[in-house]
Amino acid sequence: MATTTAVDLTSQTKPKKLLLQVAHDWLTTVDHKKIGIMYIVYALVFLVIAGFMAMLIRIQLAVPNNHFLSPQVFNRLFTMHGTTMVFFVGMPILFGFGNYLIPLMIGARDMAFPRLNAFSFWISAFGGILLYYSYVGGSGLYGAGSAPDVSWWAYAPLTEKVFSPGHSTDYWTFSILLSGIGTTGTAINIVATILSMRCKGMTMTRLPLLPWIYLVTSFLVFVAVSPLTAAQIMITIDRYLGAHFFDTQAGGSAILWFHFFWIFGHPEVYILVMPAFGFMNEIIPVFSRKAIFGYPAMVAATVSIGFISLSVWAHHMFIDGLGAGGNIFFTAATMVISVPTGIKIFNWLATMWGGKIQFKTPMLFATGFLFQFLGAGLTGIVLSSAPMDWQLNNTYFVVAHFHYVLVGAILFALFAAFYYWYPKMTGRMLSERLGKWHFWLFVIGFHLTFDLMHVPGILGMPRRIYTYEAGRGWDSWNMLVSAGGFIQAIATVIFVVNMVWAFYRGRVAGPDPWDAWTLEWATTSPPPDYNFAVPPSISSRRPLWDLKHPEDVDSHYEY
Ligand code: HEM
Ligand SMILES: [Cu+2]
Repeated sequence: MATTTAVDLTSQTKPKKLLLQVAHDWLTTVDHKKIGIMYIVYALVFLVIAGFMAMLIRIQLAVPNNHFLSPQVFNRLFTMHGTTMVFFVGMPILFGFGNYLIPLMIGARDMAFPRLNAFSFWISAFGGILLYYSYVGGSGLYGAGSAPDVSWWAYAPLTEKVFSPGHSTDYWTFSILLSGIGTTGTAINIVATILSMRCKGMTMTRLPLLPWIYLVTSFLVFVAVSPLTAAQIMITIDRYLGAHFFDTQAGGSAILWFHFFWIFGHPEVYILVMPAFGFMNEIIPVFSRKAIFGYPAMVAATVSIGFISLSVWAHHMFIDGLGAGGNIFFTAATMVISVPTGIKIFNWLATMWGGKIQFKTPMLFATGFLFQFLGAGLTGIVLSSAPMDWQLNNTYFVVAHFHYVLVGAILFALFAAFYYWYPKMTGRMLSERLGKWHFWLFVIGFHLTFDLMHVPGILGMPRRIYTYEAGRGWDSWNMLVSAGGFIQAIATVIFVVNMVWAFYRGRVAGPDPWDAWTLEWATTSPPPDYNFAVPPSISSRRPLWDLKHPEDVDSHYEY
């Protein structure tokens, strides 16, 4: 008994010091792994917040003539939900994985500019905090403060001072501006890292596909985020310095805002989805026990998606009067993008073909990704033809389509990535049993919500609608859609429980729990501060395969 007390006492005094020290270590770190984890944690917090908002929206829409929320709060909710999901969940979580994985996968000890890395993280995080700070003040928390209510695309002239007095729109503008600066900084860092920090023997043709994809995505970020940043500055000048860029009453052009926004907005979708492709490229081969099929075609498809995605933005503007020439061009360009995307899907399937597929949780989510991404592609083709879009734009059909991409593809790929790399990051395995519960509940909830959501869209239910009359044929669909949303929420709770539980109790992972091939699995889990005691030197695309199978080296599979 006495000894126990003694032990307790020391352990009581120690953690206090430790906690401060741990906090200090994290807050001042320039280590790419810690920054990566901070990005991921910050994105997960926002995922839960924005998911909660989605649930409130779905409660409001579950039955006709509902007054669960006020119209004003409803507008703020879908604005905050969309903005948060895109800028403070999607972007940071992808950059978090990129930050964590890229130096490890290319055999480097850190990013090219560790301090820029820390700066980029903190300025992005500050952007997210600023957005939520808008809740304080205004009409107070009960009226949901003065959070922005201009939707995630903030169309002008709605955002001009006359229509959006007060400061909520300024919070939106500045938070996007700050996160844009952070994102650009990270993109510069990633390009520099991949181009200059690869280990000995890692030529560009031996670069794993995930860093390849981050390279292309980072170039997209430069090209796409700059017009967004410019637009935020212009609208602020309009609002406070009396300019009229977007002010139609004084000779400005609202369409100009649409162009600025969508030259960013469309590539943004690819900025979010390409890293998801990157996760697939790492996970599918390992769980099929085969090298990726068609590496050079994968690289070529990635680069061409990068280029084409920059020339399709105006498919978001078919209803804005582009004229026949514009409609034809943007319809064609949009459909062309399905070629390289189709190549990728084909190559993933060819990788699985004849492989010894192991349906561990990461592979389950990867399979879900494949099906759902295909589904999203099909409804995308429907929308990319201008005459169909004239019917369906701004209905729930579009909401269902883009959630198919954002949730069905990107979020599923992210879950796959979590189950796959969590052991590397924490040294512990996530529970397979909880993982399977998470997967099946999420699949069921996802399809219930977003398959059915196409129907009220086709029946004419507009998006961003606060409530609707009974008897339009929308009622029961909406009820089911909302029920599906709740199933997804339950699945997410299981995921969070799994992560917390595994952190303390999960099976110890060891350096290479999946018997994988890329360099991140060549160090301990979690890796030491400098990643590799001795900088690695490689001679093929799958360095660990070569180590494990000297009789059958990988150059054999490279073409
Ligand atoms: C269970 C998950 C989710 C549910 C149930 C859900 C539900 C909704 C609903 C009901 C709307 C309002 C649609 C409208 O009235 O126009 C909406 C909008 C939106 N959601 Fe989600 N959502 C989910 C996850 C996500 C994720 C993961 C993302 C992105 C990564 C996302 C991005 C958006 C965007 C960009 C909007 C548009 C907001 C706007 O119109 O301003 N959502 N979502
Ligand atoms: Cu688009």
